Amino acid sequence: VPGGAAVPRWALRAAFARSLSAMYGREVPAYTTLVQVATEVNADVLRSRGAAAERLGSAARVTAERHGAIRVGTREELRQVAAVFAGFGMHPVGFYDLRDASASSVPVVSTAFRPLEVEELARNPFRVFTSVLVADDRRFFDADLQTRLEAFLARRTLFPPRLLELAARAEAAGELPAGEAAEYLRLATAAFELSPEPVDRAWYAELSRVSAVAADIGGVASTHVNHLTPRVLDIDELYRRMSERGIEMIDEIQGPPRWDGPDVLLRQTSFRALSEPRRFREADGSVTTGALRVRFGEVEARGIALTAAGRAAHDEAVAEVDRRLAAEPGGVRADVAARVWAERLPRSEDELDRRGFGVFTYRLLPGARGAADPGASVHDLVRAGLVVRDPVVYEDFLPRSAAGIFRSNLTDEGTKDTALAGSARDEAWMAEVLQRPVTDPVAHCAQQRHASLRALAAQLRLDAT
Ligand code: OOG
Ligand code: NI
Repeated sequence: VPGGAAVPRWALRAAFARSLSAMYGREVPAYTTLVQVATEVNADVLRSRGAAAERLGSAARVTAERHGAIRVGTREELRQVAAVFAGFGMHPVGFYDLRDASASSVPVVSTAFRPLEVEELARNPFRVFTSVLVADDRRFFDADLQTRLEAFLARRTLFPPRLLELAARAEAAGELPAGEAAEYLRLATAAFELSPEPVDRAWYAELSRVSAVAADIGGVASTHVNHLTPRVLDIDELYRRMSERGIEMIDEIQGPPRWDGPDVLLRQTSFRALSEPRRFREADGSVTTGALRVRFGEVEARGIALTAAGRAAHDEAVAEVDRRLAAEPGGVRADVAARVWAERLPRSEDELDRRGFGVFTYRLLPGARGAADPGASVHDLVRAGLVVRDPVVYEDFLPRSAAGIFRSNLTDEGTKDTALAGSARDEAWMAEVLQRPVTDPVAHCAQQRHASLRALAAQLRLDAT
């Protein structure tokens, strides 16, 4: 066949994740160490816990699973990156405003591009947390700096026309012929490589005074992968092993604490940003070699998704941890959090489900239909062993952890005039810029749960509530 067999969207996505991973491993060797340690931990957990270790994802999925993080400067760049990801079957989910998540000063808002459907996630769940600079936010940039920043950004091209053309074709057809697939992968990977172009020292320094993230985005003429994150089945063990190897980790694991109840949402940690050699253009036009400390390695453990009620209970627990730590300075967050969790959150999957906090799907066991009492609740049927309850994995991010990861890897806090008002950004803004709907992650999970209940009810003529 001329051009070879067509490559379907999911295979393009899996290849894209592998290609970015190979590129990032060459650029940031410590990432390779992190993947190695994560792989070892996962193998140990799979050996010691057996099938239970695969409850939140098959060994194959978890081994291949990555998320990337990238940062762009303008609405146009954001719209284009969305088109690049759409060709890989990755769609915008969620809106995160990191300008005011827990007192951080990061002048960006974000979404995550990822597959939506269960089958697509199972084939390859690659996702990219994507942030866009808010150059008109007066708390960070005065009018003069905004003008110069926007002019700088307007002069650069992150995504060549041929890449956008191939992405549009992949999105429309749901596949690409082998030759075009290879070209799409090559151009998409290249768009996220670190550029060897010299960085204008004075311009980068000026932006750094406002925010290191602003300099990383608007101080250079291209974008790059900021980190690539493998998934691990025991993040506490990974943290211990990385520290043992002498790799400097950030102070804590972000997100829910380690405790003896069910794992929910997302726990993340990272090693500190590494000093990488970069070329600089000096005021006199000469080019020198220096270093920048921007890119880091992150790792994550995923838990069960929460309903709106579950998320509210989680957020209240986090607020309670903050209050107790404020009242007892010197307290260790992980210990305080484990106590608060034990007091307030469901200790088992069954309780998580019965309180309506966790997201689950349900399926009737073969041959169970005749035995089921049509008046029974789904919880009764689960307890009677007639219906199997499967947890839905949390596929998204946590704004507070995201801001924490950004901030803990910055050398200084930058400057922010909190007396001024920020510019308005929300999910509707994001959808309008992208010219694509932005999926709400909580509603999306709720739909999944309802669909399984409807199917069950149709089988049993139960009331789908
Ligand atoms: C993104 C930080 C957020 C996460 O995992 O929460 C993130 C960035 O550093 O650009 O990736
Ligand atoms: Ni991340």
